Amino acid sequence: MADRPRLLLVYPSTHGLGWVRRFQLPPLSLKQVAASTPDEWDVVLADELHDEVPFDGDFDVVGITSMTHQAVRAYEVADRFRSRGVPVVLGGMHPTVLPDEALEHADAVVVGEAEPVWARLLGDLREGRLERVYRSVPEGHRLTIPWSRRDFLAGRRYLTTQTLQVSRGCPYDCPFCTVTPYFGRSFRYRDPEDVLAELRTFDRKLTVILDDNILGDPARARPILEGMAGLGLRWGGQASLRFAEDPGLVRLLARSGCIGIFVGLESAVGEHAHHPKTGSHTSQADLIKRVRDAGIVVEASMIFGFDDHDESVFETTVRFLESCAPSLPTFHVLTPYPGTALFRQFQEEGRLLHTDWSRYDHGHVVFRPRQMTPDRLYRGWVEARREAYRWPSILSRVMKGPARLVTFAYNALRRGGIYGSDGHDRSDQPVSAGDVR
Ligand code: B12
Ligand code: SF4
Repeated sequence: MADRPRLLLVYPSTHGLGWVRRFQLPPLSLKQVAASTPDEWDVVLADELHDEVPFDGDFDVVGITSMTHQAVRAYEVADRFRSRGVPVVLGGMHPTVLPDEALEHADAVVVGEAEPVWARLLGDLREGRLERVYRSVPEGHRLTIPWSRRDFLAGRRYLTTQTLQVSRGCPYDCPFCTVTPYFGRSFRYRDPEDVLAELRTFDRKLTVILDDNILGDPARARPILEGMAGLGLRWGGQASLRFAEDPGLVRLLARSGCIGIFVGLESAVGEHAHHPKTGSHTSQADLIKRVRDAGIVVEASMIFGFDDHDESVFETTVRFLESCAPSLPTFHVLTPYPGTALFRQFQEEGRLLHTDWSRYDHGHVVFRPRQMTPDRLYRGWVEARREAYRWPSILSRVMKGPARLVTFAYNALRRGGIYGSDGHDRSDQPVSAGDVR
């Protein structure tokens, strides 16, 4: 190895995004891996949404992140480097839940969070005793991580590079979600002083907090929000809508500089419409109105395809969203990610259509729904998105919400993606049982 060893970090993607890439966020996973890398290493990023992967470059090790839908491309990239003898380490959601599969394409796999094990792995690599699996297990109620690195993102244009996490973990354990099995069953928060010190280094206003639920434990979130109130930041994040049961918390959120919040409403009908995370005392429409009235844009996400969804769910959902009027609705096809209870259920029931991971992305139907055909689910998803992004629907919700110009622009951008897509049938037809793991 050279005096200064070189690490390449890859964010895999099979398609470029054109100019829309300027509205993307940099991968926080790799910002954290870079931050956990000892100083003697040079770190180079290849974010395939922006860059070509430097396959002929001179690197001592290549680290590749992978969500499930990225796994096929991650393995292609890994195989190419390994064919030249460059060691590859895979990490992230997918290699964590399927480490044996990932090890077919990697010299080592990090199972779980990088921070506790990454420096040791690199040390082992330099000393020629790399192990196959490095495992970190989430523990306790405190999160201690280094400030994510931004310097190695230079030269690319993102919406903002000011992204961070304040907490990890989630106790709700929704059957379709990877977060609880991955990050643990409790909210682990960083020390408020550490978060505020990191935020004070930001020289621009726009900041995105990538927690799954920054308000999951309000008592621990409050001191952070109080401190943010004096920093003049404008930030967006994600939370469970139930926080709006507490009007004081909504006011504090607005005072802290929050301009937009993403909430998972999941379903307008049935079992998943009444999840404790979305609130219990007040209607969802009233909770959303409360947040809107505080000047915060609400993006609400819905899922189609639960077992208690029949063909009427599409129409019902569109009408439900008209009454709640979140500024930006998003729609997902239910996707059984490996590692979740849903995946195990569908596997046991023989309902997975295949395991082509590149289509596990919320935009394909990869399982047999209980009350409709895969094709009907796919068509319903396409129609609901189109219906919700007709100009009259956009204008109606934009007029009810705050930040009208910006939300109009985001709605128009989203509409472009929806109406610009081909609308071809991407429901996956049943394949032979042998193809289903
Ligand atoms: C923010 C976010 C987004 C953002 C930003 C993405 C970005 N550019 O970073 C946006 C909105 C764009 C997004 C989009 C999508 N997302 Co998203 N997203 C998240 C969220 C909430 C946080 C991600 C994050 O930054 N985490 C913080 C980092 C630090 O954690 P991490 O990525 O796990 O990385 C750590 C470890 O995994 C490990 N690690 C990761 N990579 C590597 C690599 C190496 C070499 C090593 C050693 C270690 C390592 O170390 C890291 C530090 O501890 C997660 C949920 C979650 N809690 O992670 C969902 C999540 C990752 N998203 C998910 C999905 C499905 C999607 C979409 C496909 C949804 C869709 N159809 O639109 C798209 C795909 C976008 C794409 N580019 O391809 C799923 C993934 C499920 C799965 N099993 O694959 C998650 C888990 C949500 C969920 N509840 O199920 N997402
Ligand atoms: S509340 Fe959100 S992050 Fe938590 S398990 Fe459910 S979907 Fe996942």
